[in-house]
Amino acid sequence: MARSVFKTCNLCEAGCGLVIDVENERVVRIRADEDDPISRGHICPKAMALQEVQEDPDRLRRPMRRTASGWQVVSWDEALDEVASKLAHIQTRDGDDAVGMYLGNPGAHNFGTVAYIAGLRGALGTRNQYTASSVDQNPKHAASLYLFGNVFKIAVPDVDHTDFLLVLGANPIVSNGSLMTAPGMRRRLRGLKERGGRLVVIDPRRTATAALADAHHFIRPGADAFLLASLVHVVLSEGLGDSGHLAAYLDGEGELRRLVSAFDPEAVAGPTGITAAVIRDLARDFSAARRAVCYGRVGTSLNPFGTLANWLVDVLNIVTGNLDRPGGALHATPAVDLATLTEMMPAGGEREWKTRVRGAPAFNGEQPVACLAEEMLTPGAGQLRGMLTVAGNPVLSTPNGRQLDRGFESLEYYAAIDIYRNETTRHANIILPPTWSLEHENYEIVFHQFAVHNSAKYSPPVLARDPRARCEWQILVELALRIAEKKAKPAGRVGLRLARAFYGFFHPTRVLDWMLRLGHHGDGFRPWRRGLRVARLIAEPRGVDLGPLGPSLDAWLGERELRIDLAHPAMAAELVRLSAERDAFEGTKGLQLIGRRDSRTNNSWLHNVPLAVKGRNRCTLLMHPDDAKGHDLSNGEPVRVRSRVGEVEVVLEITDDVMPGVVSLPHGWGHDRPGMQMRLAQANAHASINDLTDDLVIEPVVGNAVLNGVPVEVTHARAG
Ligand SMILES: Nc1nc2c(c(=O)[nH]1)N[C@H]1C(S)=C(S)[C@@H](COP(=O)(O)OP(=O)(O)OC[C@H]3O[C@@H](n4cnc5c(=O)[nH]c(N)nc54)[C@H](O)[C@@H]3O)O[C@H]1N2
Ligand SMILES: Nc1nc2c(c(=O)[nH]1)N[C@H]1C(S)=C(S)[C@@H](COP(=O)(O)OP(=O)(O)OC[C@H]3O[C@@H](n4cnc5c(=O)[nH]c(N)nc54)[C@H](O)[C@@H]3O)O[C@H]1N2
Ligand code: SF4
Ligand SMILES: [Mo]
Repeated sequence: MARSVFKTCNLCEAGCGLVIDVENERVVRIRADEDDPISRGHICPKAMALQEVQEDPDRLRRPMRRTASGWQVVSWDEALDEVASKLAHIQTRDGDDAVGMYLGNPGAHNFGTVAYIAGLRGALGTRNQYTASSVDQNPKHAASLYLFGNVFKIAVPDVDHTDFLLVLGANPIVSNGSLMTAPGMRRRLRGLKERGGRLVVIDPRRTATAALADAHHFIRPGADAFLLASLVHVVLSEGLGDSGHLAAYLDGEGELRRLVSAFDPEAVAGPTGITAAVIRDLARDFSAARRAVCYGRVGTSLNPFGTLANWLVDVLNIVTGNLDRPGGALHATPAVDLATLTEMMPAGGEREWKTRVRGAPAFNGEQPVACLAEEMLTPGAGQLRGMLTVAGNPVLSTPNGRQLDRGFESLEYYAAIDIYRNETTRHANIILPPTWSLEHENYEIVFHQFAVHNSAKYSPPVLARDPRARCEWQILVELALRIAEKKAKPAGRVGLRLARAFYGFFHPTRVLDWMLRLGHHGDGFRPWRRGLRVARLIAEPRGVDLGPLGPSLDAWLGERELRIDLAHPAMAAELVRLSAERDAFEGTKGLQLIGRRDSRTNNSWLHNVPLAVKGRNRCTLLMHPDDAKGHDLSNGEPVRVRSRVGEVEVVLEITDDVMPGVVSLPHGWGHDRPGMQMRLAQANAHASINDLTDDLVIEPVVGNAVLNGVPVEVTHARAG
């Protein structure tokens, strides 16, 4: 039987609308949906990976247990029971903090995981919570919390209506956008040009996005906060800005003016590598544009001043009157708004504390993943002895991966919920594989939040599910209940058994329906009102258009009696620290390593499908010709890259697309670890940049890893 199913691609944040043709329970074709309300026919080559992963013989389909004689299939019941018993046993003996949990990026693309992960967190009750957010966007969450009072109140650039887009440390032509759900960026940027608008890109590498820009400026890695502070300074000191209707909500403008006065363009030219004239003109042009928006992403986050830089991005938008206005930065009003939803939830315990070993800051209820290995390897009360990872591959995606390998190896018990036996999960005692994307329903709850246009779309399962398979949410609930049962006093166990008997009622689709009813477009549980519900999403499978973004901060701030503090104490302190670091930045010597992304890959885990590994070697070290000459290195030769924590061998690619003094290597490779089951990836192993990045270097406000600007030495591979 042939049929076509509409689905949102869940591989990256763009969330393109797909039409998937199925015949005899097999995908025969994946194409773009021209009528999707937001992607309007955009698709990238990676969409085909949905099928390739589905059919990948290495993908795990049954729970697997590591034994002395190799990996063996076990039943779900046995596997779930063993994981719960072992983890509960460690917690009962050594305290709740002795078991940790890491949640990776694909979890954010799975409604069931987002909806049910809190239950498992509650059952474990450990402070040792980690996610990929501390190697990604935690600085943006913190900046949004400081400015707008909620970690999910993240403003997105209104790319379709702006006249001036200033991009720092993002490459949306390749990444397809991040904290900015805007599928088809090439078309959107063409639209900007056709309106007579301008694109300016600040990046230590001339990226595919920079190639489309009216101007591109190299910046020294980590120096964004200097540039942004200087732009704010020029706007304020020359009186170029007018904060418009937000003026009534602003505090601390005088203090901000004083704090940024240390950063005049002449003072930051040295640390940034951008001339004072360019900075001054940029501030003037940005302010003069009718509608302008500044947008920063991973380059501004994995940065020693990540929170400050992300905060200054929005401050620049505010002082030029571009925040909360069309063509500037706007907050989405999605069908399910995580900002208002989290306000309705019971407050989830302590959100900030210091980590056990290093005293690093915990942020938003989680510890920096840069601290994970030391929490495993450092003895004492509270040492990690057990671990659970969910949809994460921290050995490749977090700093000092080799040390983390040793950390996982040292554990008494480790269980993974994952579809592959990869660099991280090979250390597990048991791997519990959930259904793959095509076998379950989904709603992109997180990425509608950051969309440049409001829409809502429900994706039904594309293929029938193997009756023996379990969805991720079922695994999470089963584990949570079993762990809670094993730790509970006899009285509590009765309630938990009841919960076990009835949890099927709380199917994610029903939970989604409740969330929709509570949301901006819902009926608020007043059925006489007509509001958005799952039934409508099912009836309109290509997605429901909920209209363009518009100003919304008056209502948000007014209802909560919130004000915007332009001199937030944590950020004021960071501006003082920044000023003190000026000379150190200017005096930087040697080579600094940064990352990059490639259009055919997705972080660390898509290298076992043919489309990701065919063609040329993508894991090369980019180096400027002047540096290559200085180091006597030639194009195409194998080189050794060394940092404080380790060394790797890769092939050199000489190009003036990188700034002198900067070298670039993509992340997500390094599949040469024994014990994996990813044959294609292993045959195309290359090296991991995170065997070079330093776990000891973190940003002090939220503890984010500083994965860019790593000091390295590069030599002939044969030398030494
Ligand atoms: N040097 C450097 N390092 C970086 C970055 C960088 O720019 N430079 N970027 C960082 C960023 S932005 C991020 S988000 C992190 C990502 O960090 P992680 O989330 O830890 O890494 P991923 O590579 O996304 O690994 C995803 C894991 O989920 C599994 N998986 C895929 N789909 C599913 C599913 O549906 N269910 C389950 N249970 N498992 C699934 C995969 O097999 C894989 O093990 O990496 C970070 N690391
Ligand atoms: N094809 C593909 N798409 C992806 C992913 C992928 O792995 N592959 N990953 C997804 C994920 S998890 C995320 S979070 C997004 C990320 O989305 P983006 O942030 O758009 O992607 P990156 O390519 O990491 O862009 C970061 C840019 O910052 C630059 N940079 C490095 N250091 C600095 C610095 O100090 N200052 C400045 N100004 N720039 C700097 C880098 O050269 C790079 O061009 O992409 C998502 N989309
Ligand atoms: S851009 Fe992202 S969401 Fe769109 S098809 Fe490619 S991987 Fe999927
Ligand atoms: Mo990410």
